[in-house]
Amino acid sequence: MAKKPTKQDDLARNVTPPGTRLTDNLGHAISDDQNSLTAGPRGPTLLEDFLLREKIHHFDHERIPERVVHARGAGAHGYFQLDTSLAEYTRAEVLTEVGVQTPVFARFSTVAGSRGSADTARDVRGFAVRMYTSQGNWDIVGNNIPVFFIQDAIKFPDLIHSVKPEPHNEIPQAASAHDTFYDFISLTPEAMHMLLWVHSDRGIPRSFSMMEGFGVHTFRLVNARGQAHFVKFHWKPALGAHSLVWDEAQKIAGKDPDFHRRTMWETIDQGGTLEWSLGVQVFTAEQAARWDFDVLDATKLIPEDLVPVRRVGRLVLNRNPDNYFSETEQVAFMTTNVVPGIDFSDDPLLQGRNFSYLDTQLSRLGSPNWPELPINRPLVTVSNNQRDGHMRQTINPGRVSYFPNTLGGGQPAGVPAARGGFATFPEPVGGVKLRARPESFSDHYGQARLFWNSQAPIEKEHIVKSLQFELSKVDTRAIRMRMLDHLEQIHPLLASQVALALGEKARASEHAVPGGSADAAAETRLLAGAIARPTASGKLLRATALSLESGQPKTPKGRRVAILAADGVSAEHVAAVQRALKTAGAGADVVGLHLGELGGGVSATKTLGNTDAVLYDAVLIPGGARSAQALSQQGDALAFLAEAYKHGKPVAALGEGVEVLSASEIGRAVRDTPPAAPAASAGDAVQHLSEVGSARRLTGAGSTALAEH
Ligand code: HDE
Repeated sequence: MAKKPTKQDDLARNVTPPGTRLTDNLGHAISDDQNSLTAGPRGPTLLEDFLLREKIHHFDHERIPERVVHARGAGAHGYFQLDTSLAEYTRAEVLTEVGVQTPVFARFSTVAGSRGSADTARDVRGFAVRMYTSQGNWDIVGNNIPVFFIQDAIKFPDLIHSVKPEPHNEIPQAASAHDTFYDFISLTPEAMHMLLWVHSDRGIPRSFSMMEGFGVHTFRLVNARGQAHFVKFHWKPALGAHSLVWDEAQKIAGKDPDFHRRTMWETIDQGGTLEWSLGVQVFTAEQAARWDFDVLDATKLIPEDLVPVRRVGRLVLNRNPDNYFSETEQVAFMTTNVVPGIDFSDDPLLQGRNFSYLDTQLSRLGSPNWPELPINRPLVTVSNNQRDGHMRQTINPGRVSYFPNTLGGGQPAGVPAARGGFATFPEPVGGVKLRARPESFSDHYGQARLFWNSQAPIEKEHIVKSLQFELSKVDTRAIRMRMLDHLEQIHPLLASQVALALGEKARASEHAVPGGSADAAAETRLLAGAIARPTASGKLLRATALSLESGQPKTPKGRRVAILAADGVSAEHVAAVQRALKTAGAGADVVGLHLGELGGGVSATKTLGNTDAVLYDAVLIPGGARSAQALSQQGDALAFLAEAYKHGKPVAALGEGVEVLSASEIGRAVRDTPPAAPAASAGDAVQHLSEVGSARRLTGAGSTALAEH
């Protein structure tokens, strides 16, 4: 069988390795591009200096407009491999040819921030996957949250104008905590469901590889017999979905604004991969008609309890781009990139997106010939009568650029659906023209309540604190009050908790538990009572898979551990810990008081001055009397530990390392609990890492991870 073309081979056609001979852009050998051509050494620069002009001209035009949304992102190459054929539902080869590896380029992004903003802002994450299939490009341009803020694309410019920095002073960057956003949101009840997701731990993922991905809209699968089913697409991360805590996310934004892209880059650079399963929820129009929400409404999800997610294939990212601009920046995802066997639904948000993604490429990439860019061109041959335009790359021979023709042998001719051509699913439609929202889109609180009810207590606490944070930054009291009214509709307990920080009384404030999260008894009362109206939720009060606390794989894999060390550290401990971490798939940095040799062959790769506890998932202190003593007397080392502890991270010690813990705030915090004891082995200490959950506490109260024994 002929080898399938890979995208890597295709991109290689455009990769130019650096030459040894300096030339201008048209290949003329150049003797000097460091000195302008001047009249005398101190004289004026001559207009004749074509080299100066070429170099500056190119530089002057190096920037293109950033994406109007999702400007900040990072991408990687890989493949998708199908395990289970969906031939019963679709004729798309990518979903029916089991075992075939389809080349992929994926890009992850934040939405609101500009290109230079920080990775860990609280925001939705874009999760865009392009598959270079044997039938052309298929893009799933999704997010890490399964629902959207609005139901109709016509509201998108308003939504984005409200969340972007305010137009008079361009403040705040990459943040929704400001008046214009909540002014709009508080007048847009349909946004409440998504708002809760963004304020949950999903809004601050730990890494790209620890996020779920969702196609969001209902799409259609059409099989070889022309029969259609509805489908929702999911990406389930092999490492499970996990998050940061808010205080940590804010600090990382300063300590390492590239935190997420760096983690992905380094994982792949060191030979690792990022992996997800492709999941599908396939259902019929008849099933959909029975639910109390509309599957065409993108503010609603289909609970997995109603339609389980079937895992059918694997996405693996394993190659970093060669050039950020040419690949990650120039990639042009489009919801309209579908292949025969995959089709759209009438979701009005999706219909609007189908216009926007084509349209936006013209202002970003500047020419209708952007599909010829290496990262955008498909692996199949492009053949049509479209011609010319700015920056045309293809040379089309011959004199025929029209159809029908006889001079070109009647080519290229349409391909009937039966022979693999794309044909839109012939759904019967009708009705009067109008601008109106269907009645079936009208419940805006049912699924928000379902989401709230499905969260674990610690997750509820995080949602409350996040809303407290953002709403307390809204200056206009009337907007804050409108928001409390909406939260009240979702759940009185939520409203009353948020109200506490705003100095307000929500209507149900008698349920408030000062400083705490959901009180269990009040919670049960409220759930059982009339307040918990399960509308638009498939009649469910709680749904599985909405909480990150249950059912997510927990593993040390993909985590990063700081090994705190100073001169004289036990080389044996460090080696054992590094071995154990490597076996577990976790990364480690030896963080010293200085870089380089610490004795016994141990080398520090980071220092207390150039890194920070927020950049690690756990801290381990090996033995070695001299090292332990030096660290115990170092304010920075003790602060490092206190910070990790505050963020609820596992902290473990071996041998004399425990003295450092005792000297730190952790020692004081746990003085009355069982005394600190060193971990029995490096393996034990590493085992502790799997305790890293997604919903860590801010206060340290949940972190009992002093030392394993
Ligand atoms: Fe987008 N969105 N969007 N969006 N979106 C863009 O296209 C738009 C929506 C998403 O890594 C833009 O090429 C409209 C939902 C991702 O390059 C633009 C509406 C979802 C990315 C655009 C939506 C997304 C974009 C800007 C409402 C999740 C980044 C640059 C109808 C299902 C892709 C570009 C990448 C980017 C429009 C809503 C995901 C302007 C009009 C819902 C992941 O075309």
